[in-house]
Amino acid sequence: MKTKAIIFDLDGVITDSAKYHFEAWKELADRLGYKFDEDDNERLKGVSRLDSLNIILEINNALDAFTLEEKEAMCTEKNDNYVNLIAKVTPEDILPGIAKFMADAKAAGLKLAVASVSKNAPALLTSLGIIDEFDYIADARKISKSKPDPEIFTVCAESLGIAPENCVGVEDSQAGIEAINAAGMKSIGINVTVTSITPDLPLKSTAELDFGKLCRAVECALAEIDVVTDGERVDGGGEYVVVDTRVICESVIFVGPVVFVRGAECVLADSSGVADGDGLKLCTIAEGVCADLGIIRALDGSNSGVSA
Ligand code: B16
Ligand code: MG
Repeated sequence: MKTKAIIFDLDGVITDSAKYHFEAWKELADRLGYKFDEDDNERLKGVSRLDSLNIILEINNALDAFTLEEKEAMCTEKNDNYVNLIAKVTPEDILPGIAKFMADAKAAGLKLAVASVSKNAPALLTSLGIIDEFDYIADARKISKSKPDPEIFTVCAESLGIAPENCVGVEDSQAGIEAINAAGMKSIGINVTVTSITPDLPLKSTAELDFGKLCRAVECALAEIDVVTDGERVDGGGEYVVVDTRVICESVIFVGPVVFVRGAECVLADSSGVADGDGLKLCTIAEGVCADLGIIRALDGSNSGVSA
């Protein structure tokens, strides 16, 4: 199963506008005398404007204190604050690693989409100078359910004409990771504060995005896996090489911390490193993939040696 599309969240992934959303809400909350801090703000990431306001009101036990009209006026005030803050955004504000990651993916023939529930997304992408780089940009006005609902990611996949299992989503929020996974896609998390689901590939920052590693990781993770039963020898007794997989673990989704390799076969073990014990999984991974990952080592002369 190949990755055919990358679907990006915008705020906090392509650019650091998440901090401007926080500042804009903070300005409103301060004026109203309401509590609102960075921890509270985590709950707002990926959430629509009105839903965000309702979370702030709920935190301050004021959910029922305003009419819808008053809430809409507050949302307008927050948005005015936000629009002022993003007015100075330029291409310099694209987060590290994003431009190369996008260029590499495009060069490999992948489609790119944006799944942002922000109604300011088109303006922001224009200021960043990359609006024409995407094959599809979801229209936030037509999305009825905020993340963690998968709607926006599903709409992106459908509009690109690519099956969800061939899509990888990139998000900075817990709600976004839940949305990606609920859509049936693999998720890359950028510095996500995990409160429920862990991203399939958690990264600390966009600077760690590496398109080559990602493709190989997804191919690897999706390779057919058979569970080897308790005590069964995996190959009739050949020598195995234990590879230090710290690097691999950072890039491979669903792979345990120890990998045993023999020729084109890759045996994934649990952290105990017991090659023939409980929970051992055996899968065949294309030789090229193993070589790309730098984990093939010649054991029986059938492969030229490439060692991690
Ligand atoms: P707007 P994303 C989301 O964008 C933000 O994370 C969230 O904080 C914001 O409330 C929402 O967009 C709506 O934005 O008020 O500009 O329409 O993370 O989905 O790119
Ligand atoms: Mg975001």
